[in-house]
Amino acid sequence: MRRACSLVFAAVALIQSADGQKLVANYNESKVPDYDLPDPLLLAGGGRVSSVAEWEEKGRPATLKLIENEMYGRMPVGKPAGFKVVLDKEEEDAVGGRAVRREYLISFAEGKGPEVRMLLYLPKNRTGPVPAFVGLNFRGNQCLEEDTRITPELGYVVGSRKGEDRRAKAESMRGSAAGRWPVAMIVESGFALATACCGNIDPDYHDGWKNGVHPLFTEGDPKPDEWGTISAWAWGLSRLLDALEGIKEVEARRVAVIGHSRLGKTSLWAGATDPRFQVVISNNSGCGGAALSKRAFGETVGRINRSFPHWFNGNFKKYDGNEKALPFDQHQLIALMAPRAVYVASATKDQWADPQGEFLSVLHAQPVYDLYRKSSLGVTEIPAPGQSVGSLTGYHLRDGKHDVTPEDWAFYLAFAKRHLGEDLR
Ligand code: GTR
Repeated sequence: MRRACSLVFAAVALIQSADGQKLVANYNESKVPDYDLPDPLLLAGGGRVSSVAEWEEKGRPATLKLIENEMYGRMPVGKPAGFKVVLDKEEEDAVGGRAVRREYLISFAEGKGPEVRMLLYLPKNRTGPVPAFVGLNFRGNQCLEEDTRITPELGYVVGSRKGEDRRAKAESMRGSAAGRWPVAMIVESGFALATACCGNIDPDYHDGWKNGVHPLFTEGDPKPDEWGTISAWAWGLSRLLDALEGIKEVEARRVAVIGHSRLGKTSLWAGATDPRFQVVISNNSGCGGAALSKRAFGETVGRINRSFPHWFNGNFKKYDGNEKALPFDQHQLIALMAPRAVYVASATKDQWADPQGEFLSVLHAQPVYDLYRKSSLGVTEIPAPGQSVGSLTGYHLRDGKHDVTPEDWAFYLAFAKRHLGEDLR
């Protein structure tokens, strides 16, 4: 733990909340409260899971239900009756001739919005169906590349301001997320990439869950156990996978779901709720994602619920300033991926997301992976920056700030090749 301690800022920062109250964020390892992590194999009615069958029949469903009920909220099940996918655009010469690029329009209810614009890249150099990465983006598909042929996102995006000229803003952001989405590197590694703007599924602000896909499936206000925005986004990722299942150039049984930050929380929840995702990747997801809540290090449950009351469900507010009362922690979310592959990454300067807590979640998911006798992390301490550890579960700490970079992607591509790319190695 010594190395981890040297990585944290030995400081306690005072942060002003929206209502003017001073909130203290702890960045000091020695001030992490004492906490007991629930045993992921303990059964609520007593007894402990001791076999894969018992985990799959009792342990896993109970854990999933608990986390759904107390945190992310219940989402509608499966592909809706009105689900429709229409090919809108195709270019044969994208990414300097390396990829075919398509745009599809996905809708969920006949004649009713919202509509999701999925951008898909297929490697030009392919002989059969290819494995794929799927992940949501913050500010529109046109942020991935400077290519003016990509349809600009004119609807709500993360960071939209009232009254702004959306078209001018969207155009000014062309290619701004190219570092986060190194498309050439992805297609050259043999993978397809599918993405869509998260705001197409649910805008990222609190309106009592009245917009986005919520009103299509929930009448009136959602109940305290029903879906917040992260659940809506995760549901949307499953719908992108439904769309990929209908695209013959993609092999939908070999798909990795990926996300950064709030969308990393989302990729984890999508992986937990939809076992079709064979690889699940969380980049700097922090509180409400991979980080253990009970450590209350950096961003806490109280802080996140105050700043983003729409991300989680009503029940999760019970734990504001009271992480001790949480009947689970995020290692149990990671354990829900077993025996599929899951990878978590942190950044040294992203203490708000608690790198140590993110590492510990993966470590403490191990008992469930052990049931499957699958080798796993192989270390018990956070690795040095720039080093990737693990096999079926994986982790790295990148030197630098809160972001996704080509360095992160190099690790993700190697991990995905190991688990999905039988023909790509
Ligand atoms: C921050 C939030 C984090 C993280 C991040 C992001 O403001 O506190 O939990 O999700 O936003 O998504 O960029």
